Amino acid sequence: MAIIASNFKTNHTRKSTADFINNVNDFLNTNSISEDVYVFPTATSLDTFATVSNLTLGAQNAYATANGSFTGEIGTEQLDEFGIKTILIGHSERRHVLNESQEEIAKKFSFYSELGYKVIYCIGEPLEVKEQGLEQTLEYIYEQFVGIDTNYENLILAYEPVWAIGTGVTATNEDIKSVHSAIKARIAKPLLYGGSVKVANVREICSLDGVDGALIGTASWKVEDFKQIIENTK
Ligand code: G2H
Repeated sequence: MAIIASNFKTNHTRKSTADFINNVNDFLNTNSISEDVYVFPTATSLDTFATVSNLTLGAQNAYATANGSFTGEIGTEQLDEFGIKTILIGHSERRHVLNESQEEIAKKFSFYSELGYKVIYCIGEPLEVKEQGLEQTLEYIYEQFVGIDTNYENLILAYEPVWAIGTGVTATNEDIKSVHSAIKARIAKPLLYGGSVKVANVREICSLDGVDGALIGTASWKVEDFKQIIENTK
């Protein structure tokens, strides 16, 4: 059974999120699909439905706090209100665009794992590291586990090479297999692949050894495509 997650990033309104969730939920129910499906909408749409049958909503980000003076952030007091118990941590856009340090990421991880949240934890190397070879790539990725309890029971990992994110360039099967098998040898957790996953390639990617599902951005934002992606991983 694959794990399929849609990351909306900064897309969709409350109305279009609700329509999307309803549509996908009907699809899962009528087709008796048992894939583990997650949607990470914007924070403003987190109240859409926290859990609808086997579709779960998660937060793309939140601060390591219940509440307090952290302008622009949300904490568990707000997440609890909507029954959100799943969070994405370490996404490359948080690391590289929003400049979150490994220390901040690890603090967030500790906070949310202590509360029992399901964490989808993202790792991945930029192009200049990939070009140095597999050994350097793995070294870079392992640095992204500093301060992270990889034995945490509610942990799902997502390997997302930075150079493949939102670029339309998907990693080759060989790239994916070599990184996934190395990570899997060290950490016995479900491991998703992310980075330009699409309707056309999701089946093949999810069938590779060491790939337990996919974290999808761009190709998941149209509901018909997302349903097709789920269908293709059955
Ligand atoms: C990677 C991925 C979703 P995309 O960020 O997390 O996005 O599928 O657009 O490459």
